[in-house]
Amino acid sequence: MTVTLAYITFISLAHVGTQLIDVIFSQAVRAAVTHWRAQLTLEQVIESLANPVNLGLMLVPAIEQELNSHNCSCAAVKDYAWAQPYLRLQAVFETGELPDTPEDFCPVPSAEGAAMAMVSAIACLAAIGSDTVSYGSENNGDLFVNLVVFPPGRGKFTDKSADKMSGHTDAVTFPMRGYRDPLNPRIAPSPDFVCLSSLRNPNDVPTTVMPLDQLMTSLTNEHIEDLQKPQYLIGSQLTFRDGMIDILGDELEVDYAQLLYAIQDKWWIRFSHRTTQIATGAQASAHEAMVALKEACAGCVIPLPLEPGDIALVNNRIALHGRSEVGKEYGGQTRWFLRTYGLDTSDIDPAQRHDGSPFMLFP
Ligand SMILES: O=C(O)CCC(=O)C(=O)O
Ligand SMILES: [Fe+2]
Repeated sequence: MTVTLAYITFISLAHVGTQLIDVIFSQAVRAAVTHWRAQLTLEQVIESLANPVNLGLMLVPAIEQELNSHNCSCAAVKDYAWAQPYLRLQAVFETGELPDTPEDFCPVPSAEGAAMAMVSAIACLAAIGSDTVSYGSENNGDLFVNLVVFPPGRGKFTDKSADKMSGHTDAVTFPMRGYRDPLNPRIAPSPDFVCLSSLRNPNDVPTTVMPLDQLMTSLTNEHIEDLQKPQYLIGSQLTFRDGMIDILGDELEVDYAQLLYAIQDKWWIRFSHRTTQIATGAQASAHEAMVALKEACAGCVIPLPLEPGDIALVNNRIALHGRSEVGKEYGGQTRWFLRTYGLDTSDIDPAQRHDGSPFMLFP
């Protein structure tokens, strides 16, 4: 009896503890950004987005101070963010004034609510030691893009914008941080974090997260061995294809790629249900391991219906993510998220950046 009670107490305390850090972090970012914003015009706020590095440096001390007043710190939140598949930060910003939902990735309209969503996203990422980055090959390198449903007539883009997304990591053909593409060392690493700011989500369509530690419990040692072997073919995500052809001359595919990495006692993953296949000549066990991985995904989906004003930081190393079907309705008051990426760029080579941009990575 005593043992059981002790166990329950431990579990519930741990739960409250982790929820609390989300709440404290969210409030700290909100307070710091609100205070900073009150001294500026909307035009000045929008201008500050041109250099997210400087903006982050400006906001982090105030966030640190807010966290300190709750016996917390940016370092503690960073450790926490690296141990969690995602952080769901509720009511980080006010959605303020917003126009109708846009009908394309770019541009993000110059409205108060959208500007606050972007500044808050940069603030969250900077506080956990991540730079806010884009890739020149995706949506012209815009730092923030609208995730919205497209009107009919845009082919695959229209279909995908309304559809569900199965589990994937973003920028899946780019190397893991700490690794180089085998054929082109200029290719920058994929992001550490996918950052989603919710502006509208009238039907509570959830983003979904599949934590890697849960996936691992469904895999056998043989599967785990196979997923670490360079025997998979990874194709690019649709949003990168045109840009890659412009910049690299061709779509980037990674042949003989491994999907699972053991990095300093931790597992990292890169995978996309849609774009990963078995490489030529791979053994049947490679296929079986991938099937097992997909089955494991189906068994551990966490739905995350982001409300307007929420920001999710999805860890792109230790989780897969996707979303439920959105539906075909577009424009008006339909679902509208902004997306950007976070990456620890301390080891990035200057050649892995686009010249003259403080945030745009190659390709
Ligand atoms: O719409 C969402 O909730 C997630 C979208 C996503 O994962 C993506 O666009 O890569
Ligand atoms: Fe994604």
